[in-house]
Amino acid sequence: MFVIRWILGRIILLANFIFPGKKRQRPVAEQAKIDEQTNGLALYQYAACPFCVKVRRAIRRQGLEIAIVDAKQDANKQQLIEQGGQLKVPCLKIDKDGKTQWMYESNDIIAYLEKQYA
Ligand SMILES: N[C@@H](CCC(=O)N[C@@H](CS)C(=O)NCC(=O)O)C(=O)O
Repeated sequence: MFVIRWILGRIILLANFIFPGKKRQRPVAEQAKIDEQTNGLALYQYAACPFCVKVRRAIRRQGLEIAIVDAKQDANKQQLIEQGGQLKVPCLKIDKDGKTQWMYESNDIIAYLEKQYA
């Protein structure tokens, strides 16, 4: 089972590498403004998780700069469990107005980003 999942993960990564999708381009000033807004966001994820790839592709499609955090690393994993509440990826950490929100579910994350940064 582990081997099959590992192989599928590599296939997903390869397909994503070959077909990265189009990155949205904005005028420099507009992009800088959006980058400032996305400064407080971080995506906790695994490299080869299909739900994480889906979110990373959406981020690229929207031309967003969001910190990517490897949730396989112990310190990040602990942070996700302790502060987010569960070990599940993808999870978007949203630091906004002095509050931190942990958003799970790939579809919810994509919908949130599309709404915020259309
Ligand atoms: N419905 C969730 C599914 C997410 C999911 O199943 N993620 C897996 C990795 S692909 C996970 O976090 N499993 C727990 C673990 O690996 O410990 C979504 O769309 O985000």
